[in-house]
Amino acid sequence: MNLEIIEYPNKMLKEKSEKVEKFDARLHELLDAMYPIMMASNGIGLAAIQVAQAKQVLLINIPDEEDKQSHENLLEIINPVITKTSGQTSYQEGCLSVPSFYEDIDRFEQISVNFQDRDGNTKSIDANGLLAIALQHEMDHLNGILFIDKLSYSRRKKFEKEYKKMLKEKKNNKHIM
Ligand code: Y12
Ligand code: CO
Repeated sequence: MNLEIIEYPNKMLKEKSEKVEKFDARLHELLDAMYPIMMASNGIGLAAIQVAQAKQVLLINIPDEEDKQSHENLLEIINPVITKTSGQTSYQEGCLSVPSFYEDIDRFEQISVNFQDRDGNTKSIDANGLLAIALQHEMDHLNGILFIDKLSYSRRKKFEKEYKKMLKEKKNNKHIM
């Protein structure tokens, strides 16, 4: 499966993802193809819509105490639903589809999530810390929401200006090389 990360302002990132009904080889192929893309890009979370697949599928791989990511800790989350939230926290988030930008975003501190694994088994997870933030960030992608959509009007305006400048510079650099 040949997948590439799509970047803002690609309109597909605004799409709502479809619930997964078939837990078949095609789904496994998608999950297996997303993992190396996330790792190669230094990501800790990736939603299927970021590789142009509008399915309720996401990966999360939180680094351990030594700041290393291992396949053992990979979470494959399908059709997630938040069942409980508490507290409030803020974290400087980044997104593989919005390269080079990091902003403080308010999130719930703890969440509980029901989901399915790659074989369709129902699971649940109680999360706090970085995992809770990553889950909320990735689940927003399933509803077509990016972390930049949560910025205040003035922060968003500043972001749009800087991002446009960055895209222009990228285009010019490509032209030179
Ligand atoms: C906390 C906050 C946000 C999330 C969502 C998942 N986000 C990521 O995995 C973001 C990864 C990322 C990686 C980048 O690449 C490098 O650092 C080499 C990056 O840098 C550039 O685009 C230049 C930006 C974001 C989970 C938990
Ligand atoms: Co993201």
